Amino acid sequence: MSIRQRLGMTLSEVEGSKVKRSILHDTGSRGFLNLPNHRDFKRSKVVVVPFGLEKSVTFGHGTSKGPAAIIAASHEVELYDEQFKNEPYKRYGIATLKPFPIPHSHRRALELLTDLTARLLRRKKFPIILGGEHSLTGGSVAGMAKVFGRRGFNILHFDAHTDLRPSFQGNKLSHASALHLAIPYFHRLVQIGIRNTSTEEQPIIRRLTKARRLQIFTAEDILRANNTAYLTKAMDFLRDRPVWLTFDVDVFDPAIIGSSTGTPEPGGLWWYGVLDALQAATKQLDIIGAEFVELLPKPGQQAPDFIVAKLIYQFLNFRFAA
Ligand SMILES: [Mn+2]
Repeated sequence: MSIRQRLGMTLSEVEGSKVKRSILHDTGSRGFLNLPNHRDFKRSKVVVVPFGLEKSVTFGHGTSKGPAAIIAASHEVELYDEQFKNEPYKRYGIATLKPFPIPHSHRRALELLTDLTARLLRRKKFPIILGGEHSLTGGSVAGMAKVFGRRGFNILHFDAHTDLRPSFQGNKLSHASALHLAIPYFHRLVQIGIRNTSTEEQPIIRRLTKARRLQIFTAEDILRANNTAYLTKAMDFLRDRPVWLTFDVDVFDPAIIGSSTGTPEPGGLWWYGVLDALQAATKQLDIIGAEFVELLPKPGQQAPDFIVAKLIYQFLNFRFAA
């Protein structure tokens, strides 16, 4: 059976009424937030897709275990939201796809994610893709382009790194090329929290900036200015199209994310700064899907896993419950 057929089976299992069991994970394990309706694909607006891609990792290893760690940690997240004074998930519903095999070939793995993302978007679902390494963006945004057309959408990107290298260590599908892979597809790109870029990316950054397709807000600028004024500028830039969110957890300061990411960088963003940005984005933009990548769970260090799980729930509540 081909991967596509197998994926189709996963989706139809989730959607079908005949299959009552083995929809998610193995028997006895549970989906994101451990919700009572985690198998209810039809009535859920949000569909969580575990996609632990790990092909081009260069420094820390283990991001293939990211989705399982996020889902496990999410079971500890309180469903009551302090800001909204209720359990917001009840208003939108979250289903979690059971893990499916990711093709060995990097390119085919990205094609699979393209297909899956496009299918979910066409069904008016809101995909939450759990990485996995950042090169999966090459797959997800191609899925966006299938639905909204090339240059038919914008990208909001949180990251310590610009990730615009044409290739890295000879690999065009590298995690360091995640956003380079997206250039043919997006109309505009905003990068927030940047503090590491390379010489070879500078001509690309200049070209995209000149074409009014790119704006970068560095972590240093954001933190030294100590205000959220940059958000108005960022959101204005992205307002003209539907938006895909790509969130690399290394945007957080290592005091928050520790070594639970492949390439930690000093001088990162803090919890409330990121929440402010996500709240502004969900208020002002038409965000239609998201991915959270580069969590590299470490045994005995639960805080980063929990922080990412809570971040995703907060983001969804901003997006759907506000
Ligand atoms: Mn990064």
